Amino acid sequence: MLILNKKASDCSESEVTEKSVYLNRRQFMKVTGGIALGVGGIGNVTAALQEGNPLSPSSALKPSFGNIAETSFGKDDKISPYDVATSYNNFYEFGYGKSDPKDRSSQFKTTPWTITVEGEAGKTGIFDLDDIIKESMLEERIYRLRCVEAWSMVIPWVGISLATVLKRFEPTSKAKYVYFETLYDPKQMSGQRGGGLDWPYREGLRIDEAMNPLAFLAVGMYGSILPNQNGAPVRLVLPWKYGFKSIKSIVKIRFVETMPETTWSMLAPNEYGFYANVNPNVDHPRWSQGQERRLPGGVLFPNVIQTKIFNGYEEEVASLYSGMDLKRNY
Ligand SMILES: Nc1nc2c(c(=O)[nH]1)N[C@H]1C(S)=C(S)[C@@H](COP(=O)(O)O)O[C@H]1N2
Ligand SMILES: [Mo]
Repeated sequence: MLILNKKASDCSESEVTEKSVYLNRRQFMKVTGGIALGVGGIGNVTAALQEGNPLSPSSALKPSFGNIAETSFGKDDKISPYDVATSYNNFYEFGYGKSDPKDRSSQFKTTPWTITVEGEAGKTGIFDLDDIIKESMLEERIYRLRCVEAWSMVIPWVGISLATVLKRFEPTSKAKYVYFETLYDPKQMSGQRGGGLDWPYREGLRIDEAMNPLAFLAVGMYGSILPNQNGAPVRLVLPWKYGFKSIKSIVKIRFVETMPETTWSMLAPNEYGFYANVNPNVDHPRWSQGQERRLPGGVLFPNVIQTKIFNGYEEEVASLYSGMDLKRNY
């Protein structure tokens, strides 16, 4: 994966958002009937409300976002600042630089959005995202995100368990794996007009991994709809795996019998495996996976922490891999 030199200005300690600030903001959203807010957005929204202006479509929140079910995930983790999670991104469809996705995705059109479901399942076809994910089902999960590049964040996602969604398509007994694809639209996604990756971005899971209760399909974060740079309008979140498995802006789900090809393992199979479980004991050929920089952290305070097996979700997922050699199946 491309490792770019990190500027000291990328993240600074002063950007840290305390959990209480975020939770207060969530409270505020409930009071105002569920209006989308980014950190620092309160002033703008308040002004808009006072003037009686309609909010722009991009910030209009679906009403039920004010009633997200809370879960116990991530209670002990300090949530990363909204500004860091939305400006330090990997989304190569919009460029390889960490700030490119934010800078280049503002015009990306995410409504209407359909997902094509194919393969070994009883119910296949083209479905509206709104029909797949009902607003009343949304819950919040605070998950650690560990990138294979050895940095990490803690993000409060809003969405629904992947298993709940997949089961509705009634996968058959031949569905041993599930494959996902990102939108291919070079007109909108400037990164796809160049080389680098073999577009569209592809990912996959073994069906039991996909059905594990930790696997999550997110449509929001920090209480609001997903910003485009974070994979709007719908993306995977697989917190025990390296971040590249958490494919963004999904347009296709295919149930298949054999292990599907996936973008990064096609590009560099000796560096990125199909499983890509977070594992401090299996180094990347070019760098250690024993530690990670928990963002934000600058030059003076790199905020390096030890990486945990399965990113600390061993209890939830280790049984999926019992008897497997994790050094070979990296
Ligand atoms: N379609 C697509 N999905 C993607 C990527 C990408 O380049 N394209 N990057 C992956 C990587 S490497 C990481 S670390 C996460 C980053 O998610 P975030 O930007 O929301 O933190 O998205 C993953 N999903
Ligand atoms: Mo990543």
